[in-house]
Amino acid sequence: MAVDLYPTRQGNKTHIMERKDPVVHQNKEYENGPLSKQELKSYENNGYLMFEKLFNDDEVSIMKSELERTMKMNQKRDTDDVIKEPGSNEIRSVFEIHKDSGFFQALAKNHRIVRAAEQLLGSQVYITQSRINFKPGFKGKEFYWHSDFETWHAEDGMPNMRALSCSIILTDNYEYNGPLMLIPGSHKWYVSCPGETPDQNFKSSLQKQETGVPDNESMEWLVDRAGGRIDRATGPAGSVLFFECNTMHGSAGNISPYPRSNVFFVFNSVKNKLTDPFSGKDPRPEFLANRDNISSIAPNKDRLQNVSNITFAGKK
Ligand code: 6CS
Ligand code: FE
Repeated sequence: MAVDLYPTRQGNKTHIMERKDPVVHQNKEYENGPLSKQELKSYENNGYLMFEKLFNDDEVSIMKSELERTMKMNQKRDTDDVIKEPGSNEIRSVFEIHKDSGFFQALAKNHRIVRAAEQLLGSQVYITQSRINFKPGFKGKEFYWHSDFETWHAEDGMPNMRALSCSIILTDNYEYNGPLMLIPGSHKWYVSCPGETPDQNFKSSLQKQETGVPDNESMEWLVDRAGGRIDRATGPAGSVLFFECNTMHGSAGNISPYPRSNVFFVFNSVKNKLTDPFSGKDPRPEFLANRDNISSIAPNKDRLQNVSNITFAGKK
């Protein structure tokens, strides 16, 4: 078993410790990536980086039509990888979209995002999790504050902080339709959380996370250190947010009439493959934490285009 650098869910108290891994993982081979020194510095300091309209309007409209198709295809599928909103039949998330045989598989390899991920992680990368999050107007529910890494470490056995999320925003994100909120600088601190991981925690945590969330004092402490700032990932469709796996983030519900959807790819370094979960529980299913047939991504520059054949990771 790998050494547990970030113990969590082992007692009944929260405690905050310093991060032990670099934020930008330097590697000469990847230093000529697309990100400037200034952008790297900003990611290092804040724990995230937003690019306005990394994808143009034509590309966004292709992405949106694929998203709608994915949504329709999944509406009637009753499987674990399609998550419904708590208390309704509305789709909240669809997982493992990078394994469909078409569009999202290609998008996950797009050089604009993969090259940036490689530069930040200092190695080749692969996808450990992917999803589309839909936050419908009027009834989209919140995601409570959390660090992804806390869950991935405890439940998926991710050893080090050497992963990041890339969120492609497919609808305009405003202050009022439940945009992602992030605490600048929070990635430098690890909030070790109380409580034991329940068996099959993912069956409820993807609707509403209750284990591995920070207590109020820790949140106050992190926001205080950020000078009272809570940032919001607002911007036009086609913008892309990269955020470090340990950045504290969450989002409020969406009672505006405007839906808010995005595509998430989680890139992990090939040097940081999953081990046994540090919670001591069974590993989560493949659709949440990829372990099978891992190979590094070869970035491609292909033009984005609609693809007609679509299956869901071989599942019907
Ligand atoms: O479970 C996961 O992998 C992701 N979902 C939630 C609700 N929290 C942790 C992580 O972002
Ligand atoms: Fe998250």
